[in-house]
Amino acid sequence: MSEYIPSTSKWVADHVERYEGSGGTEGTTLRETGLAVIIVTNRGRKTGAIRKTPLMRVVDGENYILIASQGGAPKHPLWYHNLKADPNVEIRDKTEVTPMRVREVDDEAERERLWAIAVEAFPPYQDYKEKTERVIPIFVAEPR
Ligand code: F42
Repeated sequence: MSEYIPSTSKWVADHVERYEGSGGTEGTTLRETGLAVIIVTNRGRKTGAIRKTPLMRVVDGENYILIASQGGAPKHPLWYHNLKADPNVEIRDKTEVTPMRVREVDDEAERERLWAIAVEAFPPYQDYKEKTERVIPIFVAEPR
């Protein structure tokens, strides 16, 4: 069984600790925004370690939409590469943990549809898009 290695970003590691440590009853929103957050457990592409990545909760039916925004930074977050290497993840949505499989969305029309849902759920995504040349990846996570 591989070990869990926390994010090198302390606020993120602390968020995961609070969310997971409470069994999904605390830390389920993004600070005072009140906007819902999920935790995506993924496999480290290089270390094989367990990684836990909080993301905004964006749903499309029974699927989740994962936005690799990284605040509009010029480079993809590292978890993007983990998901490309191993699409099998677990998603914790509060107290529920569900095995899911992710796929990156390449179709332009599907991207547009899902992007609109994501911005509706978390408006800052639009600001991030406008501040970078990078095309922000969109994943759909479907129940396995
Ligand atoms: N990030 C988003 O992109 N979108 C969101 O909607 C979002 C919401 C959110 C809500 C709450 C919260 O607390 C954080 C939120 N974040 C969101 C931030 C997100 O959780 C990640 O922290 C952020 O996207 C950066 O992800 P990262 O995977 O780049 O993490 C870095 C900081 C990290 O942990 N780096 C590790 C390190 O040691 O440098 C390595 C991480 C890793 O996965 N390494 C792989 C391995 O093998 O273990 C190798 C990866 C490779 O290929 O190099």
